Order: sequence, then C-alpha cells, then structure tokens
Amino acid sequence: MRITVLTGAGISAESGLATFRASDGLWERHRIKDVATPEAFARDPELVHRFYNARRSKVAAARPNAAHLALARLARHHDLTLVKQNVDDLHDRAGSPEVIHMHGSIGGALCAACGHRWPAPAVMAVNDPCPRCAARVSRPDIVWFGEMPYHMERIWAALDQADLFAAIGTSGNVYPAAGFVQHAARRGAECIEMNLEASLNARDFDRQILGPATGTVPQWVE
Ligand code: BJW
Repeated sequence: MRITVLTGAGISAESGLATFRASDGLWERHRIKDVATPEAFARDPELVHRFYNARRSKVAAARPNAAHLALARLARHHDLTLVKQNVDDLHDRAGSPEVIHMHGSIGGALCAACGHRWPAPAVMAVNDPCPRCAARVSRPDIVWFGEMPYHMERIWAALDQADLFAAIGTSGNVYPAAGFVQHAARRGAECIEMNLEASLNARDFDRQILGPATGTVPQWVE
C-alpha cells in the first residue's frame, strides 16, 4: 500500500512548538502573514530575522514526540511519502528516512542574490555573507507567502499514486497543501484527517480521527 502523509504545525504542538492558530496568527503584535513574506524581508530584514532566530532556538530545544516517532516506524513497513509544511526538523530527528520539506527549513540559509543554500547559524543576520557569492542578503531557507513551495512535482506524483492520504495537524488554510486531499481523492485514495478539531477542508476527507496527535497517530500506525 502506498501512503502519503502531510503534516502541519499541529504535529509539533506537543513538542512545545506553537501552531500558527494557537498564536492567533500574531508575533510581537505583527501578523505572521506580514512577517513571512518576501515583501516583509525587503522592507525590514532585521525584523524577519528576529522572528526566525527566536523560533530557531525553540526548535533546537524541542524533541520529537510520539507522533513523529510513530511516522518514522510507519516508514519501515510501508511505501511512505512524508510531506511536511512546518519548518522544524523533528521528523528528521525522529528517524523518518526521507522527509519532503515543502515550506523549507528553519535550519537552512538561502542567498537571495544567487540562490546558494547552506546550514543556518543559530543566529542569522541579513549581512551574513553568502559562502558562494559573498552577497549580503542572507535569508532563512523558508517558503513565504507568494513563493513556490519546494518539490511540488514529487509531491503531485506521490499523491497520484497514493492508496491512502493522511493529513495530520494542519488547519487546511494554506494552499497548495490544503488542496492535496482533493487531488488524492480524485485519484482514488482513501483520505483520513487526524487533527485536534475538524479542519477547514474536513468535508473532503473520508473520515476524521480527532484528538491530540501523540495519541491518535501512534494508535493509527500500530
Ligand atoms: C493539533 C494539535 C495536536 C493543534 N494534535 N492537531 C489558492 C490556491 C493556491 C494558492 C493560494 C490560494 N489562495 C491563496 C493562495 C496563496 C497562499 C495561501 O494559501 N494563502 C492562504 C492564506 C489563503 N499560498 C502561498 O502563497 C504558497 N505558495 C503558492 O501558492 O505558490 C503558487 C502555487 C500555486 C499552485 C500550486 C503550487 C504553487 C506558499 C505558502 C507558504 C506558507 N508558509 C507558511 C509560513 C512560512 C513558514 C514559517 O514561518 O513557519 O508556512 S504559512 C504557515 O501556514 C506555515 C505553515 O506550514 C502553513 C500551514 O499551517 P498549518 O500547518 O496548517 O498550521 P495551523 O496553525 O494553521 O494549524 C494547526 C492545526 O493543528 C490546527 O487545525 C489545530 O487544530 C491542529 N492541532 N494541536 C493534532 N496536539
């Protein structure tokens, strides 16, 4: 059986990382949508780096939870494609063999001038020189609103072939990820949602398993 799993911020909530919803979409009185955009970075790169530097240190202190570990076990026995939206590395640290980071990674740096990527230091600044071209327009390697998510061809191909699609801990607010369920359903996959509460696109799923991910996901995997 081929399985595609999409995870969102909810899977890391019980590792102590706030979801976008739980923070009311706000950070230091800024709307997250006003921080996570290329326009915000052009306007105020120090503000954007402050936002991501704070989150990077929280991610470094967080540990994978039972839901991350269960998905790593699932990959040992099934043909699993694991696509994640949030930018932490907890699936990787839980031992999932191949994680598709569709919105990038808070552990990565990206040169806005030449596109070179390198591991981000704990504290990044726009003036950090690019190791390849020496330009001083360093940004987090994160997909912001209005930018094309990574690995889309690979993701559509996995959805095309999936017998089962599961979305875990995502509110169904942000596209294209929110449209994956419709795509997978059209191709004949059974679609399951695991979330604390029904998401915005709940009606597109065949069934819901509601509850905290550290309970529902291990139970589903076993
Ligand atoms: C628990 C739990 C527990 C809590 N257990 N559950 C229509 C079609 C296509 C695009 C658009 C469209 N309309 C608008 C757009 C553009 C835009 C968009 O979607 N905007 C919306 C606001 C409408 N999309 C884009 O710009 C994307 N790019 C793009 O579309 O390019 C063109 C394109 C077109 C067609 C095909 C392909 C490409 C880029 C989106 C980039 C998103 N970036 C962010 C922020 C950057 C990363 C960061 O700083 O961290 O990524 S936004 C933010 O939302 C973050 C997340 O990955 C993403 C999804 O959030 P998620 O994971 O769902 O979190 P929450 O907080 O919303 O929900 C958590 C859920 O967990 C809740 O339901 C809780 O109940 C639950 N939960 N505790 C289980 N213990």
